[in-house]
Amino acid sequence: MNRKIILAGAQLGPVQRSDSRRHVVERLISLVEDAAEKGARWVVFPELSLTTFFPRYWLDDDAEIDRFFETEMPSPTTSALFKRARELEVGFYLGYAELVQEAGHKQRFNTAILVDPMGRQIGKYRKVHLPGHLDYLPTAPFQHLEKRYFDVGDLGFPVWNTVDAKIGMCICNDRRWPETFRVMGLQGVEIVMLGYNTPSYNIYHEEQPHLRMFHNRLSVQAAAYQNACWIIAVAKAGCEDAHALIGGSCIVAPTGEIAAQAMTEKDELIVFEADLELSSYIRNTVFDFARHRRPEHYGLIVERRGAGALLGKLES
Ligand code: CDV
Repeated sequence: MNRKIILAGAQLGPVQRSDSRRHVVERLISLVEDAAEKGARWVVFPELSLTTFFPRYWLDDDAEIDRFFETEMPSPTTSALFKRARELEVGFYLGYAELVQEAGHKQRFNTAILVDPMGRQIGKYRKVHLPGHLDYLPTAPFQHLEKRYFDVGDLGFPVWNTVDAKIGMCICNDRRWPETFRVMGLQGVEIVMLGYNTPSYNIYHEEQPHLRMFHNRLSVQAAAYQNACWIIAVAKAGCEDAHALIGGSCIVAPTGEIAAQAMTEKDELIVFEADLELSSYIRNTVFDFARHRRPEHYGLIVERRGAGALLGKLES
C-alpha cells in the first residue's frame, strides 16, 4: 500500500536584527503559497523563524530580551500566516521564542508549534537540548546564549496522530542527540519536523566550516534510518548581521538518503512526494524494536547524564 504525501521545507535566508516581524511573515506566507502550488500538505519553517538568531547577542535589559519573544500564538502579526495556510489547507511547523507566565512565574522557551492543514493548533514542543552558555564569553567570536535566554523545555518529545501521519518535532541542537529521535521512534513516529539555526563557526574550537554541514547531515541521516522515519530539517541560513549560518535544509527518507535539499542560503522551498510506507520494511526487519531492542541493557541511558556522573549531580 502506498501512502504518498507531499512534504515541504521552507528554508529562510537571513533575518536581520532590523527586519520587522511583519516583513518576515510576508516571506513565510509567500513560501506557504509556493508550497500549496506544489501540492504540499505540510511545510516546515526554521527554529526562531520570526527574528534574527538573537542568542548571539549579549542582552542585559529584560525588556529588550522580551521583544524577541511572542506572548501568544497566533499573535496579531502572525495571524495572517495562520489564515493563509488554512485557506490553502497546508499544515505547518513554526519555530519561535515563547514567553509565558506559568507556575506563577515568567518563563521563556525556544518553541515550535504544529498546525494541521485544517488550521488547528495541535501540538507544541519546547526545546530540550539547549546549547551554549549562561555567561558572557569574552574570548568567543560571538555569543551563544541559549542557556541564558531559555528555560529547558518541559513537554518531552510527544508524537501527534495527525490526519496524515504520526508527526513529532524537535529543534536544532536536539538533532545531535540520538535520544531525541529514539523517544519519538518508540511512539511510532513517521515524520519528524525540525528547524535549525547553526552558525558556520564553532565558538569553542577552531573547526573547519565544512564539518558543521557534515555533522548536521550525519545526525539527521542516521536518525531517519535508525528510527525508520522521514525527517524534514530546515535552516535559517546565510549572513545575519555579519554572522554566517549554514543552510543545507533537506528532506531525509527512512533509508537515510537525502530525498531533497536546498541549493541556496536564501528563502527556498524544497519539496518531496514521500511514501510513508517506505519505512515498513525497515520497521519490520532490522529495526523491529519490539523484537530486537534490549532495554534491560540500556539502564545507564536514563540513570546517568554523563560518563561517571549520576543523574542530578551535574550542573547545567
Ligand atoms: N541553535 C542551535 O541549537 N544551534 C546549535 C549550535 C550551537 C551548534 C546546533 O546544534 O546547531
